[in-house]
Amino acid sequence: MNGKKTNAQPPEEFTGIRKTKPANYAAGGKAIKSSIDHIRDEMTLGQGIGLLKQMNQKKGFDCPGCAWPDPDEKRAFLAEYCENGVKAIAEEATMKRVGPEFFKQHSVADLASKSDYWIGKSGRLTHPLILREDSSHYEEIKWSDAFQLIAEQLNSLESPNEAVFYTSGRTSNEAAFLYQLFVRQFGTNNLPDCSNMCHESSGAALSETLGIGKGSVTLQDFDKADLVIVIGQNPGTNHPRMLSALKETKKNGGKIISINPLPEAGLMRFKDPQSPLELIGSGTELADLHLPVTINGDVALLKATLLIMLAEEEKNGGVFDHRFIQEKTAGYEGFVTDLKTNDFDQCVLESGVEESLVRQAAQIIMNNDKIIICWAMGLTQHRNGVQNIREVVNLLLLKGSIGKPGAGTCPVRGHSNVQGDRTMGIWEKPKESFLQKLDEVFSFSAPRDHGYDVVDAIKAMHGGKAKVFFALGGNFLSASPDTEFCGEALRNCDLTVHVSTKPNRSHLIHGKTALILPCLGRSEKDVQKTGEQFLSVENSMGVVHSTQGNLKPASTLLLSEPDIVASLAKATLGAKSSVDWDKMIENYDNIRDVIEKVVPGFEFYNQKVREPQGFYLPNNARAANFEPTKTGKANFTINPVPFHNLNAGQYKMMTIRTHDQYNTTVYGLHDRYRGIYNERRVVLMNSEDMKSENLVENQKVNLIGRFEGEIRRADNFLVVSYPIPRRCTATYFPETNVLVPINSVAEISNTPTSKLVVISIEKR
Ligand SMILES: Nc1nc2c(c(=O)[nH]1)N[C@H]1C(S)=C(S)[C@@H](COP(=O)(O)OP(=O)(O)OC[C@H]3O[C@@H](n4cnc5c(=O)[nH]c(N)nc54)[C@H](O)[C@@H]3O)O[C@H]1N2
Ligand SMILES: Nc1nc2c(c(=O)[nH]1)N[C@H]1C(S)=C(S)[C@@H](COP(=O)(O)OP(=O)(O)OC[C@H]3O[C@@H](n4cnc5c(=O)[nH]c(N)nc54)[C@H](O)[C@@H]3O)O[C@H]1N2
Ligand code: SF4
Ligand SMILES: [Mo]
Repeated sequence: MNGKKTNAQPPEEFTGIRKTKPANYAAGGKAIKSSIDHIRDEMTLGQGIGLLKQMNQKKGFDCPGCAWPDPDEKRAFLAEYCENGVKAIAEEATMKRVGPEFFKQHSVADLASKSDYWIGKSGRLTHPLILREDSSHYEEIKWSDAFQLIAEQLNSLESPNEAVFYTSGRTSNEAAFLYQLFVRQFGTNNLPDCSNMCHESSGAALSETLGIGKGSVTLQDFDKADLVIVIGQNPGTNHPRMLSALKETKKNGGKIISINPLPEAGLMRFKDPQSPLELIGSGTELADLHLPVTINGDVALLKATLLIMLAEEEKNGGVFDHRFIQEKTAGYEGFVTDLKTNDFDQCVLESGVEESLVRQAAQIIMNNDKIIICWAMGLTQHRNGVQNIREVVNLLLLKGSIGKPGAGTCPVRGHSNVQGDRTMGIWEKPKESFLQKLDEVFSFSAPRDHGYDVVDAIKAMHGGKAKVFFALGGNFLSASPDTEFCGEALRNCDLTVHVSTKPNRSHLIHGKTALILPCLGRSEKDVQKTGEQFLSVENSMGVVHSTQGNLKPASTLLLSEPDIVASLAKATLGAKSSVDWDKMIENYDNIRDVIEKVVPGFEFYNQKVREPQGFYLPNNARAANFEPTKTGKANFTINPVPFHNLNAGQYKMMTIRTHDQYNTTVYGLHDRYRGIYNERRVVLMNSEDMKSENLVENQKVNLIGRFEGEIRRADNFLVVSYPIPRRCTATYFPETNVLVPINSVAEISNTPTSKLVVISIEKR
């Protein structure tokens, strides 16, 4: 890594910045207008309305946006979606098409020189495509030839561990289950997924402390909570319908605390687009208290809060739930002993938050017993991501705020089925009990060695240890850390294959041979031998439900994801496989029948998934049962405060999402709530820091990262002054992924530290 550049990164061009003041409320009329605009860009308004009528309805398709749950009971007709759900579906159901003609016209090099926005907006893929060795253009290939080619490459590897099988979290339960079954019958656990870059830290922390890697709350708990703390999450943009749940909390007298370096509009005030009165009025105030924590100051902040609580407990009592602690937890004494070794003033200082605000937060927490804590990438994507979440759990345990109505953990998941994919066995570190079941049901011996996660897969490809890369969805190159290094890794492969709905940069930075396999999207009709099929997904709160598209597919050549996986399995494994792959695809009930035999909680799957609202999976933490942990109880943990000693001229940088993107898919160029329009190459800075660096608004700069003696650069950004704590900066993902070092990962979870990269800023 020495600042070398290739076309693995999007072009470094500016698009013409415009700015307004950041918004002080979320949603409202502008959200409705923006939704309509995005629909109009992709289809006629009539088509759009027809489409939206089915989204998130009990008999329609699940929103391909985020994993926020639908209400169990009331579902407003035509209104169970948000602005960003509309963008997600407009992006998928677009009327634009990219077929062989498009790829004849544009060489791979030509496409790589375009922006991600341009590439994504080109349209839906219609044909299977191949980029042959030494060719400059993708061209059409027959499905059967494509499967044959992949099978031959896979079967010629010296070991199955030389292949990597990535999954992005939009994949259905049915496709995911077949995929991991195929991969394990092929002989490897190399099943990295987007979760490795996302909530892996949550899974690790929650399994250790509470005995389940998922959150404990349900949507109804938001109605009952006294207090919801939203920490390291931006729901206004990334989980917009969560604002409706927060509104319910407020309506019922609950309080909200926001902990975030940025005063995100979605946490301040919400104008519910479904309530005409709110649209014209001032909406609902959300956060009662906002704590502008410094990047990665969360453990320090939580420790300072816990010290205040401990002092009050020792003085007057009544703060901690001793009965809960006694009956349900382990490690309390050790935790308190360690807590006392922390210096209060130093914790406050490290948190970056004023002491008076910390005291106010502690008071609200002490006064309330039914507490929900919600979090996302602001906690998980740090070197101490796992510890961040363990400290959140400590707070809940002290208050007995778990396993009762209105209280618990709420890791808000990202992709719409990322949680379900893990439940189906997409994991490089599968549990022995899961593998035993697979062995039993399918009469083979699944591999036991752990496989590569995302970071290890990139290193393996880079080092020549892995030679075939297969992706079921996603945009591995752009989503991964260290873009140039990851590009080199993919280029090292003999074969790269992407099952995709739309073109993206991962198709352009490829192995010797590359394939694009176009698949059906969520919204499209899936017809197999026995007729129309439906699929199922699991949302952030462990509800499994069906999803069925109804649109005419973008092309007659598209195959469903389960079909692609089964066809590949047949071609690769042939008679070696104990699975009747054709039978699985004839009727997806057959897939669900075998899932039921392997995965706990799926008894009567086919029957229960046909219930309109789906069914809840078992959740021990929700039932205040912590037996699955090592101690058989909920565990307190000891999590040191991280210290960051920045040198002069160094800044912490977090990489975040704009309001107009879905991960690497750029819907548009605006970040409306933050008041930044038509430009993604920006670096948000505190105005005092700008002064001390002699930088002015819109100044052109380069961002330089130095890590373990290596230099990484991202050139051509505009400085934007923003209410962000001193020494903190923010840029947009994926433009600055090039700065995230491949070796900078969270302890235990191995998640890239995308929310803390140390940079310096160079004037151009
Ligand atoms: N529209 C839309 N919806 C999405 C996505 C999308 O890209 N677009 N992506 C989906 C996916 S896969 C995911 S994982 C989720 C992501 O959802 P989020 O995690 O909400 O997304 P980010 O933009 O990464 O925002 C992280 C938030 O954490 C804050 N933050 C950063 N560092 C820290 C820190 O050290 N401490 C604290 N307390 N806060 C910090 C940032 O200011 C920001 O508000 O959203 C999902 N939903
Ligand atoms: N710097 C930085 N990096 C990050 C993050 C960050 O906050 N900062 N966030 C991380 C997180 S939380 C995540 S989850 C990852 C996301 O990583 P990925 O999941 O790999 O990336 P996406 O951008 O969601 O993938 C988009 C592509 O998926 C394909 N696609 C869309 N719908 C379908 C479908 O139905 N089927 C199939 N087969 N393909 C489909 C389209 O071709 C589209 O181009 O990125 C991570 N990377
Ligand atoms: S909150 Fe998430 S799942 Fe719900 S409509 Fe919006 S994007 Fe879709
Ligand atoms: Mo994610």
